[in-house]
Amino acid sequence: MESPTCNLEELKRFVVKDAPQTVYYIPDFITEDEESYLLQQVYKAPKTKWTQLSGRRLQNWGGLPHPRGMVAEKIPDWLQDYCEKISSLGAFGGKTANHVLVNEYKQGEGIMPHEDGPLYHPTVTTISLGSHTLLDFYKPVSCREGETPQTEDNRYLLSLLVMPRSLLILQDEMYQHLLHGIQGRTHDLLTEQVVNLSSTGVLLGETLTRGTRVSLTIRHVPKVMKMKLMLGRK
Ligand SMILES: O=C(O)CCC(=O)C(=O)O
Repeated sequence: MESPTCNLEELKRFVVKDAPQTVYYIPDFITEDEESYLLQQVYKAPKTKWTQLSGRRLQNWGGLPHPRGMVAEKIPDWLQDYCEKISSLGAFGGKTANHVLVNEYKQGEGIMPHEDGPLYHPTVTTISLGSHTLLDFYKPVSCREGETPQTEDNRYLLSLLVMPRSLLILQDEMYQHLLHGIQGRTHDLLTEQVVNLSSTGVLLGETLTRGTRVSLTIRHVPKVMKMKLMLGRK
């Protein structure tokens, strides 16, 4: 499905200038009522919809991305509305998001640094619900030998503070080249390495206490398998 408006021009004022290209951070993208509604829907999903991983649990909506194509499943209306709203900003080059991961992190939980990989259109959009977190960015391990050991610490580059109800859009180098992760911490000290502080209303040197955060990671999977219904055919 195509989306009506196809450029991110209107969002230019939300670009985080102190990060590599390109980060859009949009505070209060949704209202408190929308946040409560979305949390209610997330927790209304059947228990079987949750997958428990180490350090978080998740719900997968839209199908399982696969190199041969995702067998698309209908996204429920409560998520579809946000897929359409974000896609209409032009986040996916005119296409409509067809995949949503719901991650729940309890206080102290996180996700290892990783890349989102080639199965998605190279844009990731995230709505945060319930709590802030710090999203940390790392350079990839380089193949060059003879350098100092490449630890997570010395590959760390910067962090973004994502507040509840915000929308984060990552593209270009931030998506294609860098890894992102969330440290399993209960408190976050806001240092100069948090490069979007000025658009969050939080001050340098403050410490924020994490609560349970639910994130909606909304993406477009370009390769979808066209499954013909073979039932009843000889
Ligand atoms: O919760 C987030 O903001 C990050 C989620 C993420 O990186 C992922 O699901 O791959």
